[in-house]
Amino acid sequence: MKFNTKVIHGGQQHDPSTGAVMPPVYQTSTFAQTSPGQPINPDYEYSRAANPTRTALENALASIENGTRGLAFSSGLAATDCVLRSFKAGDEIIAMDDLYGGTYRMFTRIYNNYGIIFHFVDMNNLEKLKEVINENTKLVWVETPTNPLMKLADIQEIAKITKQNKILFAVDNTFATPYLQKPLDLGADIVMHSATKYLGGHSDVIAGALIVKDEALGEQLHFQQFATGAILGPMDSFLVLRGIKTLHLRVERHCQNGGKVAEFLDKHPKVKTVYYPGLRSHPFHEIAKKQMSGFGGMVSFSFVSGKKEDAVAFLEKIKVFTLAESLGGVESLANYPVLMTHASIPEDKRIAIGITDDLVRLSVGVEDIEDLLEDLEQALA
Ligand code: P1T
Repeated sequence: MKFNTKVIHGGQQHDPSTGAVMPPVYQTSTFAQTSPGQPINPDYEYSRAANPTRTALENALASIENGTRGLAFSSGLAATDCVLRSFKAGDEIIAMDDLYGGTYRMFTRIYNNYGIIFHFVDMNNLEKLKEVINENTKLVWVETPTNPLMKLADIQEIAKITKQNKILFAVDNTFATPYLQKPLDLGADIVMHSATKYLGGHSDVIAGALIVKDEALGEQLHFQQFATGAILGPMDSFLVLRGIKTLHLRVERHCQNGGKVAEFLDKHPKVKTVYYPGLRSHPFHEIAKKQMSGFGGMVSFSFVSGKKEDAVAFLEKIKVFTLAESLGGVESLANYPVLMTHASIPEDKRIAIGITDDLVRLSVGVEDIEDLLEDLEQALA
């Protein structure tokens, strides 16, 4: 089955009891048993373990990422948290040096306290990555493209290293989506999503996902989820599943609009740097061409003046774009990482990696491109 068919039919069946084309929202916490330990349907006992609406979503997730098992969580961070629960004090994790601020906060302020050691490295320096690996290294974690600087990591090259060293390799595929990039096919072990973003696609749900190829790993992660409880509810599962059905159409338009916005900003006299993997000037454009089939709808940029005031004035003037956290919905959003999504990264660290006071991040939506460009023009004037 091709991807554009998978988003609609992958892992789906009509509701067995009614023939409903979309799975009903099975808003139930529990399922009847005929005798102790004998539920009417052996797959369903209690909705923390499994719920049919969530199962429909999880099967769709596995299908579109070319995995064997999908798991749906109450948020993207809950999905990341589930992976982290695989490790113990003394274990070491190597993470990309540019991450969503909430992921960084979880690593440094929650799991660090449990004795897990984190190293943040530039994943484009593979020699450095190899140097940091030791016998305690258990996981390599990357976002690609990263939030908010659109850095890329070469998934295939990193997978060679993690396989040689028997280390798990997880990729946060939120920005790319499986429409543009399939980390499991490129050698990663775990794909993570903030399904709040492009998978849901309509800014109406908070959700997370993990997808794996290895069945034993899938079983282990499901056990961790079941034992700790951060599952996605039936209504939210329905919303994400509904979103996935138009993922290919939406991402196609996000890519078109994202590319045009990046080109526009690149030529604007007030703009210094545009961070967009589709620009030939982007330092990781070649990696993007190799492992992505399009460049997405996320664009960040900085100002020639370098001034925070210019970024703030722009963000106060936009009209079609909305100033708000999050991304990946049909509507265009603008974000100021320093005070919003990346406020939890200490100032010295964020400046060192390039999250400067004049950085603005745009999630380019699927509106008419002329309205978007006009809005940017007036806000930059
Ligand atoms: O918000 P949540 O669904 O828990 O997902 C966390 C998360 C994980 N990974 C990436 C790459 C993300 O961008 C996020 C959430 N990001 C935002 C809310 C944001 O505006 O960047």
